[in-house]
Amino acid sequence: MEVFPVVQSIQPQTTVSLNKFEKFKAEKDGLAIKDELEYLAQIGWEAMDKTDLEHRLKWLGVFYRPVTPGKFMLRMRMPNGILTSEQMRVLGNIVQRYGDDGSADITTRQNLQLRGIRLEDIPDIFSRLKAVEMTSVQSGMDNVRNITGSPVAGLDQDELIDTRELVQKVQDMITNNGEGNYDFTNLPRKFNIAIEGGRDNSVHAEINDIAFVPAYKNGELGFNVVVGGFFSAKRCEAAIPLNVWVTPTVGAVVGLCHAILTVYREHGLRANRQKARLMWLIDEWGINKFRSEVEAELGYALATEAEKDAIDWEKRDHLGIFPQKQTGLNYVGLHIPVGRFSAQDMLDLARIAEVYGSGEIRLTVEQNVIIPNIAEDNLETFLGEPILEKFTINPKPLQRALISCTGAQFCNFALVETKNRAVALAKTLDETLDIPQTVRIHWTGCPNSCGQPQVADIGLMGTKVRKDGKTVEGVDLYMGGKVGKDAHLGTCVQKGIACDDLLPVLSKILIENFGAKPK
Ligand code: SRM
Ligand code: SF4
Repeated sequence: MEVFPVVQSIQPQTTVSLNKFEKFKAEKDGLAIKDELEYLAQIGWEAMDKTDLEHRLKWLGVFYRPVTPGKFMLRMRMPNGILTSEQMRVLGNIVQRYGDDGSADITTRQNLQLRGIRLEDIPDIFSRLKAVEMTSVQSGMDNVRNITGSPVAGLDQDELIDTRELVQKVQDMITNNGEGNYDFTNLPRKFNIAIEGGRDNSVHAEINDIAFVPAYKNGELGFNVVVGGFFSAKRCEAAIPLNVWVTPTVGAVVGLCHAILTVYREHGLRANRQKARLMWLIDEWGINKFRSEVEAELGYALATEAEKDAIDWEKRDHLGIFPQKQTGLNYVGLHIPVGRFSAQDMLDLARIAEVYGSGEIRLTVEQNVIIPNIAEDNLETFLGEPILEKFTINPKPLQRALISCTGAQFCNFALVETKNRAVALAKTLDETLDIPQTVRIHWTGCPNSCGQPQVADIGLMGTKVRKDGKTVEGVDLYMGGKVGKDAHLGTCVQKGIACDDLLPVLSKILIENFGAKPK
């Protein structure tokens, strides 16, 4: 595999006027805060420079939360959504010491975010993470986010490509094996990469800046590549074909990611932050010029894409018990309501993964957990574990497919409270309606769309509405998102519904569009 040299702080070649984010990045790279951490932990967050506190710490995955000052969020990296029980125990112990403030969330990128973290503890926390080969580096701001892959990679009987090594190697390249890599810490904006290996598009390929999608070419299995997918408050676009096909090898996949990121770093638009995601550059250049620049960076021509990709299944949610490709072993998908864990939940999951499985734990983009490698004979006792009452394998149809972003409890962008409201509403609807199918409801607290309402059957995006002369929490309603094969984005069908009026509105939609019947 090619070795990419690591350099100190890359500054973009640009003559355009810089927005305030570009200015502070040019003054000091976000990653430089790593070397100041011990000192910052000593002086405390109140004494910190405002830009370091609110922005640069995010280069290390440390997020100042204006909603809960002094209690930070730590966003991990979780390549392919896989962790060991030992790693989960370390994370559980980290949040446990914060009592009621300590919790964690599974994210829509198959990742974990820890809550309640104190800045003074960060140096110690980082040493503990390093001891179990985990990192949170470059997980926020103008960096590449957690790289997603099929949550059943290496387990799935019908898998096409096992993505685990590919995802890990792409992360290692981008982060310099978790130590931080100045090559890619000053991108024009955030960047998402996904590598699908199954037949059901488990990663939402269409909403990533780069996605690798399994495809046969002349009988050989490799990847078609799509680029430019993204959501933002200003614009949402599905990814478009780069018209290239690559072999499923570390060299080809890591090399292409490196080349695309380099082209984006050098040429991505930096004047207006609302127009800085990769798709805006592709718009400006056209896909052919973009591909030529990537090939020039690579130093060789890429093969043209296979005619059709191999995504021919509807998306699976993996909840329940499934035989693995390894004879006699099963993976079990547990439902974690809107992805929220207490410290004790994390420790309990680590224990059951060890006792009944191989210690491995997987996370899904649906904010759920999979415990793999459970032998047939152990299934019954596993299912009798008390934690499976809370994290069931067979939730009701609406709770089953419920997804929610962080919302007002911790996020200062939020226009509404999301997670608690999402759970309460789904429970009430599950109790009052017989619903013959799973209906995927996604909540997102503001137009940034972290909760991906555009991929949902029913998407709810937080907004403010006027009701009875008062401003109250409300949502814009999205419908028509299709996932899995032939995925496409849903659109806004109704604006400004007050949250207090949502129950009858959703009941009606479920009855008219999804075959629900009042109980
Ligand atoms: Fe997001 C910003 C949470 C997935 C689009 N997102 C934020 C911040 C960091 C804002 C902030 O500083 O408070 C939120 C942190 C709140 C908190 O305390 O948790 C936040 N985003 C999340 C998570 C945790 C939602 C969740 O509950 O799962 C997800 C973390 C993923 C991860 O592990 O890294 C998360 N965010 C997404 C996704 C979905 C995806 O990747 O599939 C999107 C849309 C896809 C995309 O990016 O193209 C998304 N987040 C945004 C945006 C809009 C980006 C843009 O180009 O404008 C912002 C705002 C920004 O970057 O300026 C944002
Ligand atoms: Fe925060 Fe908005 Fe993202 Fe929800 S969608 S986590 S409210 S930025």
